[in-house]
Amino acid sequence: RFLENVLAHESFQSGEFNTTFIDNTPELFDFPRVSDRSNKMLKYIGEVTVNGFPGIKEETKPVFEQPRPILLQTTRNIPVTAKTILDTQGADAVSQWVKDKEELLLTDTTFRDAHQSLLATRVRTKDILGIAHQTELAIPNLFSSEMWGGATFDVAYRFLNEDPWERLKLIREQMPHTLLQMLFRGSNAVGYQNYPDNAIEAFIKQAAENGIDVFRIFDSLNWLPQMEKSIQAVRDSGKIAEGTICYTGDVLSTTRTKYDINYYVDMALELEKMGAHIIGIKDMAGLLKPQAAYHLISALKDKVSLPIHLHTHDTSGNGLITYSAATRAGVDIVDVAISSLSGNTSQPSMGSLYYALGEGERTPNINIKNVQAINHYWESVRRYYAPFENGMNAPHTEVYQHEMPGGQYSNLQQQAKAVGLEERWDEVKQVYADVNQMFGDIVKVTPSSKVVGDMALFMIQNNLTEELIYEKADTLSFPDSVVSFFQGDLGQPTGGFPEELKAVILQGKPSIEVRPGSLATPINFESTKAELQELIGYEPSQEEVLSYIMYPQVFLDYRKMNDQFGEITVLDTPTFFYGMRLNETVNLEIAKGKVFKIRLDEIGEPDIEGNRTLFFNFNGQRREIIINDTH
Ligand code: 3PY
Ligand code: ZN
Repeated sequence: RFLENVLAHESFQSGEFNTTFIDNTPELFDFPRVSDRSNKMLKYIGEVTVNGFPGIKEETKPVFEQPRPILLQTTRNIPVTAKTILDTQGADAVSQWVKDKEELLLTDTTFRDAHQSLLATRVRTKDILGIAHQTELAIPNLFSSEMWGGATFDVAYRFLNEDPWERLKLIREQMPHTLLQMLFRGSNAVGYQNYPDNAIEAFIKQAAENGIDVFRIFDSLNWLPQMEKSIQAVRDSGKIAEGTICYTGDVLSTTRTKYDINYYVDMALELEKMGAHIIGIKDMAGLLKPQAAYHLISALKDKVSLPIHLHTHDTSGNGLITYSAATRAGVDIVDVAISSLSGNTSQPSMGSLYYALGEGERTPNINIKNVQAINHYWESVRRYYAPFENGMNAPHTEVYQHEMPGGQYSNLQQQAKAVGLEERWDEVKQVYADVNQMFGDIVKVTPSSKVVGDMALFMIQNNLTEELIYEKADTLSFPDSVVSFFQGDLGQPTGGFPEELKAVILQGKPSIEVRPGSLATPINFESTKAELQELIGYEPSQEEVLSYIMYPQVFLDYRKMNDQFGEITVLDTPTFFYGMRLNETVNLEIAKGKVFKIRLDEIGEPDIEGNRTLFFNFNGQRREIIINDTH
């Protein structure tokens, strides 16, 4: 390579080459970055092998079985799918198509909510791509695949060193005939705070262009003004707007009547007026009991002309009975997950629902053998993620009391552990329910659920009861999220804020009652792009600018990691999380037909500064990598 550089150099070619040439021409040593990529990768493997991966306690990489080959029954004929209708006739035609279907339609949440709720959102793109195309071939008649949004956006950057936009692009390529669906937090987009309207609009436009077909739009307080801009932006991009109502409480309760059937029907009618194509019922904690589901869905089907799409979590163990009741009441679409990523805090199982409904006109149009074959893959892959399991392995009926969303349960558990309250988890759940009542019985879903969780931990840490809060208010420093909530930064809860508590928490700080987005300064995309370019040293794409707007520090940290370790998304998941065992060989297909063969030969003893030398065999060559052991 050196010789090639010399021969190609213009001084050499013009005959000026002499003995000082090499000394004066340092660029001869600028070798193309062939070894750079592999060095970075070995550095990453070495780092994880020596120092571990955040959140994983195992010292040595376990031995995992390879996923079994998948045997599918497929035909060459691609059926007319909801995606075909959207692409050829538009979003309104999809609404009509759904309503005309007699069978129950299914959304598969395996690629998003299922692992968000069971495995701390840690499932990597590599493992999704390992089955995405086969999933489309196996179950072509799905209404949609929920595969983006919610927490997957920031977790990809934060913990997986992945670009979520790349995930979207790759899944889109693998599933051209399936509607791709995302969870969108209305004015909070894919974040935990309110963003200016033009950021929301630009994000939706980009997501639509990059492949999202269905946007499930909700607001964490069910406050309609926070959803209007998003619904309009989705309509403008020609995609499907699922105007979504978060379900809380119990519609059949005779004592707690704030959220009764009329409340949900009225909200659905408002969403219909706003231009939604489908009404989503988002039962994020799994509180919708079977009888309540029957009554609620019947009322909605009676009063609203749009299709109804129901989402629940199986935390209580009653998910399938709820779906069965909702199906009898005429629900159009329900959310399920592939069986080995279903149940508990996730969605009910697709295969179980199929058998529970029995044969009839509402039986979902799925090939159950294929569903079971796809499940074989996830049975194996779930094992890689064992350290991220949330520990709930049986029905948990307490959810009806604490009302914590499926995705929050393990998160708050971790937060409690971090502040030394692990032993007092039962108390945390109780105080969470008490805080909800103190706040006036609010909808609890990201980000409002985080406010309730933060307040619960704060009260326990400081030994506070509700009475003590009023007594000691001027000496207390409430969590930022709680103050910001009472200032109106997430919008207005149904029925307003409890005034006395608001005064105590705000201690004279200002608050708003209008939509936060109406006051926010619009983003200047030009100057934001220039600012980001300055920080990362190249011209960012619009996707990168949007990510930087949503999560400035998280995005910059990701860029730094990426510069340090390169494209580690190609690593298989066991190696990504656990590094390598001594004498193990891994074969990495980094591009079609291009394989890195890596063996770990030796891990040296640490020197006085804690540096260990790791000896690898990389495609037949010996490579040394130095890693500082931080243990
Ligand atoms: C999210 O917003 O990420 C959720 O899944 C809420 O349920
Ligand atoms: Zn959910």
